[in-house]
Amino acid sequence: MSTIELAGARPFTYRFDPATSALVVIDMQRDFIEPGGFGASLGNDVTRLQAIVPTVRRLLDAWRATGGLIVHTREAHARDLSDCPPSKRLRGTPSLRIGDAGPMGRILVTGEPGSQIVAELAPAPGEVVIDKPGKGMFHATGLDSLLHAQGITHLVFTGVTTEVCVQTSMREANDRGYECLLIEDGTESYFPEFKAATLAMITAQGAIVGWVADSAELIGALAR
Ligand code: C5J
Repeated sequence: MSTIELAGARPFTYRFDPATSALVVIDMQRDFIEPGGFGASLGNDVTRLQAIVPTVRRLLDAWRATGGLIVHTREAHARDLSDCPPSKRLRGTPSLRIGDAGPMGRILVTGEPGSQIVAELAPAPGEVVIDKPGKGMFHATGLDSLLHAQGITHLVFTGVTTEVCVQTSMREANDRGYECLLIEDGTESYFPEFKAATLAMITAQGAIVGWVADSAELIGALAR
C-alpha cells in the first residue's frame, strides 16, 4: 500500500502510508467505560464512552486488514503504586482513589479486571500493549523507541478521553515529530464541550497539533 489521502480531514488533507503509520487506541479500559471504575468514581456518566466502542472496533478491523502496527494503551499503575505520585492519587474527592479496591478490583492498577481493555476491543496477538502511569503515552514508557525502531512516522489516534489522555498523548507525539490524526467519532469525553474544544484546539493555526477526520473516510480509504 502507498500514500493514502484523506481529503476530508481538517484543517486540510492528511496524507499517510500505512506501512509507516500506527493506529493508537488510548485507554479503552473497563475502568473508564464500565460502571464501577475510575471514570464512574469521579462522578462521570460512562455511557457516552461506551457508545464509541463499535466505531473503534470497525477501525481496528480495518487497520488489522492492512497488517499495520496497532498500539493499545492502558492507564495503569504498578501494584505498589510506586509510579503514582501523591499529587495524582490524592487530588479531588473521588468515591474511590487509584489503588483502592472497587467492584472491578483495584482502581487503575495493572492486572486488575478494571484495567483490562473492554472485551470487544481486546488486543490481538502481536499488537503492542503499553501500560502507562501518566496521561500521556510517552511518559515513563519505552514507546518512542519502539515506534522509531519500526519506522513509524504517522499516528492515528482513537480512544478516551479526548481532552485528557488522548490529547496529552497527541501533544507528546507532535512534539516528538509524529504527524498525528485524531478520529473524531473514534474518541469521546465525559464532557461534550471538552471534546469539541479539543478538536478545535488541535486543528487550529494550521494543524498546530494535528488533523481530525471521521472514521468512515479512513475506513473507506483503507479498503480501496
Ligand atoms: C483520564 C484518560 N481521563 N484515559 N484518563 O483520567 O483520559
